[in-house]
Amino acid sequence: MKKFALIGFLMLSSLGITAGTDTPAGQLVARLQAICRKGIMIGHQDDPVYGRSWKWDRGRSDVKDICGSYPAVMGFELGALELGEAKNLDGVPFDRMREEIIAQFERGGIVTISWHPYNPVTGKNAWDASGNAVREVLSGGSRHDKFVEWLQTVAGFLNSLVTPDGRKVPVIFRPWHEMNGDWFWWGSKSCTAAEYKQLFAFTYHELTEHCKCDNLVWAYSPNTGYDDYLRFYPGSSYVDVLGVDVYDFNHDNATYQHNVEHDLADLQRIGSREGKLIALTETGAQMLPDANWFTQVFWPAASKYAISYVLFWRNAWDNPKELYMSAPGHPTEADFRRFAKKRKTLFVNDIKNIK
Ligand code: BMA
Repeated sequence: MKKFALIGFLMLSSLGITAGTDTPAGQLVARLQAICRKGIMIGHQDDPVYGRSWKWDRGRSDVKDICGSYPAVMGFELGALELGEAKNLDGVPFDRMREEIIAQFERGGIVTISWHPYNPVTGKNAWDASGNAVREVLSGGSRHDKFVEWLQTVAGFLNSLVTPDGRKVPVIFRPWHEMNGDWFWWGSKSCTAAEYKQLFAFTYHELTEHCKCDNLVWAYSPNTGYDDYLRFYPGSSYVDVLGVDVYDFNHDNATYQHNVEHDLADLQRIGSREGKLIALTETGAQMLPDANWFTQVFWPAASKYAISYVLFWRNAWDNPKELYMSAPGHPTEADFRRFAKKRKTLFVNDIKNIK
């Protein structure tokens, strides 16, 4: 017994600052490890707030409407919170988001949060890569004070994720993603790798230490097509989950499968060396042109790897082209139902009793 306890301690202690079960974040890391032994959690962005043919209803979900269970993981997005807006950049009210995050936690599910903040130099959105914005938000930069205020606003929201009986909701926090691409202001054409690492580390210290967000499990997630997965890696003590974002925008199943397998093989290798969980942090085939995509394209590639979860991106209410998850009446509906019945695909009903 003693030997096993020691091994367990060594495994946890290699996981970074979040490890240890004395914080909501540490408890979530331990729970994710336990769930990972059972299968792959299925996730969906903005699942309970809108879907393919509805928006803002309560108690609805494209996933639940097909297979009877909410997804194990729900993703939410904070972009525009930093500006003091009441709704995010996709129109989701933050009060509603908070309610849904707490509800997902109370039903035994997992939450992940992304953040596409506006460009702090130009005032345009996250996809404006101009203005050397990373340098300007770092210490000594012209937007540093404003950026600190932004982080405090974000911390205010993250610290407000508390159940009515006072439990803080832990979330997987995934800022500064797809940094190897050139489309965001924190991307590879807009800052050096050293500046990027400082941005990540500063965000970590400000939220976790200064603002006391003890409920954040940190994810690092480049986009597929990276040269060196660890080029922007801020270091083992800042990251709990190694992720990657892989899309198919061109109806090219072979390339998609190749990318998923190539990247997840890397993640599995690096993750076991670093003692980190791994995940497919964003994915999907745009508009799902193949009726059997979930069982015939996605699963044969992804199921070979011990990923904690996969997050399918949103069925955007404001853009029919942005459909990445099945929905009632969609040609993939029957296939998704088969996919959901697989032993290793986990929905909230499959994980709620794994504490
Ligand atoms: C992107 C797209 C955008 C959206 C953003 C943040 O990938 O879905 O339409 O605004 O994510 O959710």
